[in-house]
Amino acid sequence: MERIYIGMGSNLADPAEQLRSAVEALGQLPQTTLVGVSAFYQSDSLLPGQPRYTNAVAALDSSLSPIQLLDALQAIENDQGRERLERWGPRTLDLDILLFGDRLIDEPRLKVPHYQIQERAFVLYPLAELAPADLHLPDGRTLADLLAACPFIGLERLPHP
Ligand code: ROI
Repeated sequence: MERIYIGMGSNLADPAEQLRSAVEALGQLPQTTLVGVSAFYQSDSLLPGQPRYTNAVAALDSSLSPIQLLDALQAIENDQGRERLERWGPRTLDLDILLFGDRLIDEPRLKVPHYQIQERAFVLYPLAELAPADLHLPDGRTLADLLAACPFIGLERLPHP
């Protein structure tokens, strides 16, 4: 079993409902236990001209391999109507493997840790609700280090449903 953190995002077709459905699907993955889910946060898109995003983070314990998990996450995205029209385009659901135990993965389909964790407040603050502050990335940086360098700007923490 390894502890895995999943970043979730949506900016189409009732984003909060998309995230709730995704959480339910994550809870049904084989060889996997859903350990926790952060609050939901709204923020403007990093790219102009898209609707606002709702983001959250989920923690899993799983004995799936990274690629098995990636396949399962992409199946959930597809089930929820994800269309890959353009890179960085608006989407009904995005599920990213942020951290997978303390593994460093550099494969064509999968890079872990997710390469923009450190600069994205909408990833770091929900992650901090679930992970200990002394959580280490494989390069030794702690979550506390990353948070200290990433101000809580433009994020709106939504009340729990
Ligand atoms: N912006 C926000 N706020 N949240 C996201 O999940 C997100 N995802 C993206 C881009 C378009 C870069 N912007 C985002 O892929």
